[in-house]
Amino acid sequence: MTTTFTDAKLREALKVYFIMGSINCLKSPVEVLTEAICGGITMFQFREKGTNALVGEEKYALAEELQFICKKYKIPFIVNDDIALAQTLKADGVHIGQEDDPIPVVREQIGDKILGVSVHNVEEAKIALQKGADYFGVGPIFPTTTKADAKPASGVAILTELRMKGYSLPIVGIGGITAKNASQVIKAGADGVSVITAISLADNIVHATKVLNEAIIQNDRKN
Ligand code: TZP
Ligand code: MG
Repeated sequence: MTTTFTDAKLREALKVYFIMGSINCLKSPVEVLTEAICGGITMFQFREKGTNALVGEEKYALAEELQFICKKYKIPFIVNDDIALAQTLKADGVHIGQEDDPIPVVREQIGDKILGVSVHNVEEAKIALQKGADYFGVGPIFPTTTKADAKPASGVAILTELRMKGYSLPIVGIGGITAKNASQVIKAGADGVSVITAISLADNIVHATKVLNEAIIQNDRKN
Protein backbone atom coordinates (compact mmCIF):
# COMPACT_ATOMS: atom_id res chain seq x y z
CA MET A 1 0.00 0.00 0.00
CA THR A 2 1.19 3.46 -0.90
CA THR A 3 -1.52 5.63 0.60
CA THR A 4 -1.31 7.70 3.77
CA PHE A 5 -4.39 5.82 5.00
CA THR A 6 -3.22 3.06 7.33
CA ASP A 7 -4.19 -0.48 6.39
CA ALA A 8 -6.73 -0.61 9.23
CA LYS A 9 -8.27 2.74 8.34
CA LEU A 10 -8.66 1.78 4.69
CA ARG A 11 -10.26 -1.59 5.53
CA GLU A 12 -12.66 0.23 7.87
CA ALA A 13 -13.52 2.78 5.17
CA LEU A 14 -14.22 0.06 2.61
CA LYS A 15 -16.92 -1.65 4.69
CA VAL A 16 -19.93 0.13 3.24
CA TYR A 17 -18.63 1.86 0.14
CA PHE A 18 -21.36 3.77 -1.66
CA ILE A 19 -20.84 4.58 -5.36
CA MET A 20 -23.11 7.01 -7.18
CA GLY A 21 -23.57 9.55 -9.93
CA SER A 22 -26.57 11.62 -10.95
CA ILE A 23 -27.98 8.94 -13.27
CA ASN A 24 -28.20 6.46 -10.39
CA CYS A 25 -30.57 8.72 -8.44
CA LEU A 26 -34.32 9.31 -8.59
CA LYS A 27 -33.98 12.45 -6.48
CA SER A 28 -31.21 14.96 -5.91
CA PRO A 29 -27.78 13.31 -5.50
CA VAL A 30 -27.15 15.67 -2.57
CA GLU A 31 -30.19 14.26 -0.79
CA VAL A 32 -29.26 10.68 -1.67
CA LEU A 33 -25.70 11.08 -0.38
CA THR A 34 -26.80 12.86 2.79
CA GLU A 35 -29.29 10.10 3.60
CA ALA A 36 -26.72 7.39 2.80
CA ILE A 37 -24.29 9.05 5.21
CA CYS A 38 -27.02 9.19 7.89
CA GLY A 39 -27.52 5.46 7.35
CA GLY A 40 -23.83 4.72 7.89
CA ILE A 41 -21.83 4.53 4.67
CA THR A 42 -18.09 4.52 5.32
CA MET A 43 -16.71 5.75 1.98
CA PHE A 44 -18.11 7.41 -1.16
CA GLN A 45 -17.14 7.21 -4.82
CA PHE A 46 -18.35 9.82 -7.29
CA ARG A 47 -18.98 7.87 -10.52
CA GLU A 48 -20.56 10.20 -13.05
CA LYS A 49 -20.77 8.05 -16.16
CA GLY A 50 -23.22 6.45 -18.58
CA THR A 51 -25.96 7.83 -20.82
CA ASN A 52 -27.08 11.33 -19.75
CA ALA A 53 -24.26 11.69 -17.23
CA LEU A 54 -23.17 15.25 -16.50
CA VAL A 55 -19.99 16.52 -18.13
CA GLY A 56 -17.77 19.59 -17.89
CA GLU A 57 -18.74 22.31 -15.46
CA GLU A 58 -21.93 20.58 -14.34
CA LYS A 59 -20.01 17.43 -13.47
CA TYR A 60 -17.41 19.48 -11.60
CA ALA A 61 -20.07 21.42 -9.68
CA LEU A 62 -21.85 18.25 -8.56
CA ALA A 63 -18.56 16.63 -7.53
CA GLU A 64 -17.67 19.68 -5.48
CA GLU A 65 -21.06 19.70 -3.79
CA LEU A 66 -20.87 16.01 -2.92
CA GLN A 67 -17.30 16.32 -1.69
CA PHE A 68 -18.40 19.17 0.60
CA ILE A 69 -20.95 16.86 2.22
CA CYS A 70 -18.39 14.06 2.59
CA LYS A 71 -15.94 16.46 4.24
CA LYS A 72 -18.59 17.63 6.68
CA TYR A 73 -19.22 14.05 7.81
CA LYS A 74 -15.58 12.88 7.44
CA ILE A 75 -16.39 10.33 4.75
CA PRO A 76 -13.49 9.66 2.32
CA PHE A 77 -14.32 10.96 -1.17
CA ILE A 78 -13.04 8.95 -4.15
CA VAL A 79 -13.39 9.87 -7.84
CA ASN A 80 -14.02 7.25 -10.53
CA ASP A 81 -11.75 7.45 -13.61
CA ASP A 82 -11.38 11.23 -13.81
CA ILE A 83 -7.89 11.87 -12.44
CA ALA A 84 -7.93 15.55 -13.39
CA LEU A 85 -11.14 16.07 -11.42
CA ALA A 86 -9.71 14.19 -8.44
CA GLN A 87 -6.58 16.36 -8.56
CA THR A 88 -8.47 19.64 -8.84
CA LEU A 89 -10.70 18.75 -5.90
CA LYS A 90 -7.87 17.19 -3.87
CA ALA A 91 -10.03 14.09 -3.49
CA ASP A 92 -8.97 11.34 -1.10
CA GLY A 93 -8.34 9.01 -4.01
CA VAL A 94 -9.33 7.59 -7.37
CA HIS A 95 -10.78 4.33 -8.62
CA ILE A 96 -9.78 3.01 -12.05
CA GLY A 97 -10.69 0.03 -14.19
CA GLN A 98 -8.68 -2.14 -16.54
CA GLU A 99 -9.43 0.13 -19.51
CA ASP A 100 -8.36 3.36 -17.82
CA ASP A 101 -4.92 4.97 -17.64
CA PRO A 102 -2.14 2.58 -16.59
CA ILE A 103 -1.73 2.21 -12.81
CA PRO A 104 1.85 3.63 -12.66
CA VAL A 105 0.76 6.73 -14.60
CA VAL A 106 -2.14 7.30 -12.22
CA ARG A 107 0.05 6.68 -9.17
CA GLU A 108 2.57 9.20 -10.43
CA GLN A 109 -0.22 11.79 -10.70
CA ILE A 110 -1.97 11.17 -7.38
CA GLY A 111 1.01 10.52 -5.10
CA ASP A 112 -0.08 8.90 -1.86
CA LYS A 113 -3.84 9.29 -2.34
CA ILE A 114 -5.91 6.09 -2.33
CA LEU A 115 -5.78 4.12 -5.58
CA GLY A 116 -8.48 1.50 -6.11
CA VAL A 117 -8.35 -0.82 -9.12
CA SER A 118 -11.12 -3.04 -10.54
CA VAL A 119 -9.93 -6.61 -11.08
CA HIS A 120 -11.82 -9.62 -12.39
CA ASN A 121 -9.34 -12.44 -11.94
CA VAL A 122 -6.07 -13.45 -10.28
CA GLU A 123 -3.94 -12.31 -13.23
CA GLU A 124 -5.33 -8.78 -13.10
CA ALA A 125 -4.96 -8.75 -9.30
CA LYS A 126 -1.31 -9.80 -9.58
CA ILE A 127 -0.51 -6.92 -11.94
CA ALA A 128 -2.55 -4.36 -9.99
CA LEU A 129 -0.75 -5.32 -6.78
CA GLN A 130 2.69 -5.14 -8.42
CA LYS A 131 1.92 -1.75 -9.88
CA GLY A 132 0.75 -0.24 -6.62
CA ALA A 133 -3.02 -0.56 -6.10
CA ASP A 134 -4.18 0.16 -2.54
CA TYR A 135 -7.32 -1.93 -2.79
CA PHE A 136 -9.07 -4.19 -5.29
CA GLY A 137 -12.67 -3.73 -6.42
CA VAL A 138 -13.75 -7.24 -7.43
CA GLY A 139 -16.85 -8.02 -9.45
CA PRO A 140 -19.48 -8.19 -10.62
CA ILE A 141 -19.98 -10.74 -7.87
CA PHE A 142 -23.72 -11.02 -8.51
CA PRO A 143 -25.72 -10.10 -11.64
CA THR A 144 -26.27 -6.36 -12.05
CA THR A 145 -28.01 -4.16 -14.58
CA THR A 146 -26.40 -0.97 -13.28
CA LYS A 147 -23.25 -1.22 -15.42
CA ALA A 148 -24.10 -1.72 -19.09
CA ASP A 149 -20.77 -3.34 -20.04
CA ALA A 150 -20.35 -5.41 -16.87
CA LYS A 151 -18.71 -8.81 -17.25
CA PRO A 152 -20.70 -11.93 -16.26
CA ALA A 153 -21.15 -12.38 -12.51
CA SER A 154 -18.35 -14.39 -10.91
CA GLY A 155 -20.00 -15.37 -7.65
CA VAL A 156 -18.04 -15.13 -4.41
CA ALA A 157 -15.56 -17.84 -5.47
CA ILE A 158 -13.17 -15.24 -6.90
CA LEU A 159 -12.86 -13.66 -3.43
CA THR A 160 -12.05 -16.99 -1.82
CA GLU A 161 -9.54 -17.71 -4.57
CA LEU A 162 -7.72 -14.39 -4.13
CA ARG A 163 -7.43 -14.90 -0.36
CA MET A 164 -6.35 -18.55 -0.78
CA LYS A 165 -3.65 -17.47 -3.19
CA GLY A 166 -2.27 -15.10 -0.58
CA TYR A 167 -3.62 -11.74 -1.70
CA SER A 168 -4.05 -9.76 1.51
CA LEU A 169 -4.68 -6.33 0.00
CA PRO A 170 -7.99 -4.76 1.06
CA ILE A 171 -10.80 -6.05 -1.15
CA VAL A 172 -14.26 -4.72 -1.79
CA GLY A 173 -16.86 -6.78 -3.66
CA ILE A 174 -19.11 -5.09 -6.21
CA GLY A 175 -22.11 -5.92 -8.37
CA GLY A 176 -25.64 -6.84 -7.33
CA ILE A 177 -24.82 -6.64 -3.63
CA THR A 178 -27.71 -6.11 -1.22
CA ALA A 179 -28.28 -6.47 2.53
CA LYS A 180 -29.44 -10.05 1.82
CA ASN A 181 -26.30 -11.31 0.07
CA ALA A 182 -23.65 -9.02 1.63
CA SER A 183 -22.70 -11.53 4.31
CA GLN A 184 -21.63 -14.04 1.63
CA VAL A 185 -19.23 -11.46 0.23
CA ILE A 186 -17.66 -10.78 3.63
CA LYS A 187 -17.48 -14.48 4.56
CA ALA A 188 -15.66 -15.18 1.29
CA GLY A 189 -12.91 -12.74 2.28
CA ALA A 190 -13.85 -9.21 1.26
CA ASP A 191 -13.29 -6.35 3.70
CA GLY A 192 -16.41 -4.59 2.51
CA VAL A 193 -19.07 -4.16 -0.13
CA SER A 194 -19.54 -1.46 -2.71
CA VAL A 195 -23.06 -0.80 -3.86
CA ILE A 196 -24.87 1.56 -6.16
CA THR A 197 -28.59 0.79 -6.48
CA ALA A 198 -29.11 -1.07 -3.18
CA ILE A 199 -28.71 2.39 -1.65
CA SER A 200 -29.36 4.94 -4.42
CA LEU A 201 -32.70 3.47 -5.50
CA ALA A 202 -33.93 2.34 -2.08
CA ASP A 203 -37.36 3.67 -1.05
CA ASN A 204 -35.91 4.53 2.34
CA ILE A 205 -32.21 5.21 1.86
CA VAL A 206 -31.35 5.73 5.54
CA HIS A 207 -33.01 2.45 6.49
CA ALA A 208 -31.56 0.47 3.56
CA THR A 209 -28.07 1.70 4.41
CA LYS A 210 -28.49 0.85 8.09
CA VAL A 211 -29.57 -2.69 7.24
CA LEU A 212 -26.61 -3.13 4.87
CA ASN A 213 -24.24 -1.69 7.46
CA GLU A 214 -25.58 -4.08 10.12
CA ALA A 215 -25.13 -7.06 7.80
CA ILE A 216 -21.44 -6.15 7.41
CA ILE A 217 -20.76 -5.31 11.06
CA GLN A 218 -22.46 -8.51 12.28
CA ASN A 219 -20.27 -10.60 10.02
CA ASP A 220 -17.19 -8.78 11.21
CA ARG A 221 -18.03 -9.63 14.79
CA LYS A 222 -18.42 -13.31 13.91
CA ASN A 223 -14.99 -13.39 12.26
N1 TZP B 1 -18.66 -2.47 -11.59
C1 TZP B 1 -18.94 -3.76 -11.58
S1 TZP B 1 -20.56 -4.05 -11.27
C2 TZP B 1 -20.89 -2.40 -11.13
C3 TZP B 1 -19.73 -1.68 -11.33
C4 TZP B 1 -19.60 -0.23 -11.29
C5 TZP B 1 -22.25 -1.87 -10.85
C6 TZP B 1 -22.71 -2.11 -9.45
O1 TZP B 1 -23.98 -1.57 -9.25
P1 TZP B 1 -25.07 -2.28 -8.34
O2 TZP B 1 -26.32 -1.46 -8.54
O3 TZP B 1 -24.59 -2.19 -6.92
O4 TZP B 1 -25.22 -3.69 -8.83
MG1 MG C 1 -13.18 3.15 -15.21
